Amino acid sequence: MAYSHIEVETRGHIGLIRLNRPKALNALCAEMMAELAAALDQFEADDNIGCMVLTGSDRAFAAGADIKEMADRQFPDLYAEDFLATYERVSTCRKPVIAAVAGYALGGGCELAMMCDFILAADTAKFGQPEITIGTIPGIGGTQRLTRLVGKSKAMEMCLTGRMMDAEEAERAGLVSRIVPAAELVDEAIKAADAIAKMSRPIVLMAKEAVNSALETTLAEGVRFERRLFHATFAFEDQKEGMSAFVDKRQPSFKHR
Ligand code: DAK
Repeated sequence: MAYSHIEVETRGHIGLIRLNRPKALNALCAEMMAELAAALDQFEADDNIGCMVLTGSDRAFAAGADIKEMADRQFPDLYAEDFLATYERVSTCRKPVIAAVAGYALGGGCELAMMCDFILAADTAKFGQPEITIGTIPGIGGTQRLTRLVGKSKAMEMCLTGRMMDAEEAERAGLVSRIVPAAELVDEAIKAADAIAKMSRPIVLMAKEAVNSALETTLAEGVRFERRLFHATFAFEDQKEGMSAFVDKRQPSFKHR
């Protein structure tokens, strides 16, 4: 499939998507987000793919929703079409998606990164929710996900002042899993994705679902849900293979069944 605003490639069992609107610092326009959703749909449906990586350019992961595209939009239309609802596609992926962020991840760009399962940051990364400076507020989960990830105080400061966080602060705050040199960002993300893609695919989905439930439920419910999924892993050949391989001191050969 030909795309105008993203580049899509397959590396082994990994689907790599690169946001590619350099003149607008990868601002998220409607067409780009429709393309992103289509690429994710394609990788989700492909049994060969075990993990996705979403990245941007050295200068920007994405500098926000496209301000020029939305500046003159009117409330009745935004409300009627539930504007931005389709931008959430990443958050509904069942397979893992890693955000590899270099440069600016602002507004919708920061929100897009937070929809991914974890964020690897280049040492050049800058995160922020500057919507307040242009007379609006985050609209794709920024106030919710940022607060859950970094706590109320930091999230509130960022959303109320528009202050950006650099990579080191983002790592200290728990927004990113780790920082890597910018030149190695995509390779490191691919390495992590490759490690995930080597695991049993259905068990990976279960692990992801269990971690995500921590943000949606009480501790008691979450632990109960985790235990049920843990029991369910024993219905898979891959659990037998994984444990046999450990006992036999060999590498497991997962069949994703
Ligand atoms: N949208 C459109 N174009 C953008 C853009 C954006 N978000 N960010 C940058 N660009 C464009 C610039 O206009 C410029 O284009 P030309 O003038 O060359 O044509 C080009 O990218 C390069 O940008 P700069 O010349 O500004 O580059 P600098 O290095 O000087 O500055 C910057 C980089 C990232 C600091 C700066 O570009 C910047 O401040 N960008 C805007 C960042 C921002 O405010 N992002 C948040 C966007 S709002 C909703 C609720 C909320 C939202 C939507 C809906 N509802 C409830 C419905 C809002 C969401 C957002 O994400």
